[in-house]
Amino acid sequence: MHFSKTVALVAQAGAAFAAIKNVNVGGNKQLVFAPTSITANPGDTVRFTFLDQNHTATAGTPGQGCKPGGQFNSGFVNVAANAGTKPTFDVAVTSTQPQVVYCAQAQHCQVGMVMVINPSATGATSLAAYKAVSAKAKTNTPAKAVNGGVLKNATPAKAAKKARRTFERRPCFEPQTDKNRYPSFFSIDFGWNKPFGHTRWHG
Ligand SMILES: [Cu+2]
Repeated sequence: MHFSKTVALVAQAGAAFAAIKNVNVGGNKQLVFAPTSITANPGDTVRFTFLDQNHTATAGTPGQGCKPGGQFNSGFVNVAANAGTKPTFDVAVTSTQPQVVYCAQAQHCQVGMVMVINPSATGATSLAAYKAVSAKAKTNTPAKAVNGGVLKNATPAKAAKKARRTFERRPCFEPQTDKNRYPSFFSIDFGWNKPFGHTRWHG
């Protein structure tokens, strides 16, 4: 009897300390997470609330900007202008290890849409270092699937048109109908290809 009471009390105490740590994603059309750093303990939940536009909350890789780390990914969350209930993505915290996070939309990561859960003061998992390495990233790589958390009030969205700009060589006789991947201003034919025959850069 004594034993089971003690167990119940310990379980209650554990639950009492578990907290929801809120992180806003976007808002006022800003490309930001707010706050940009939080501390969270095992048992806590980090709740990303998507306020507007189309963003992701994606676990990153320390030392490598804008690249998925695999721990969690909300996927692209597009918030309708009149959305009453904002979409949320809940991530259960299992350790106090630093976790870098970025938005995989367009160039959001490069322009500073990054944050760190349990940041270190210095080194690759500090906010300053992750921000700096992300600013230099050549590509902003989305994670492949939604994972590692619970997404609510969201319908799956896609990357905005400019999010995944792909550069490759293609024969120039290929009709350029792929407007999503090659926006028209990147498909302007300056005639530079002519001396070289049948290949040129698209992009
Ligand atoms: Cu974003």
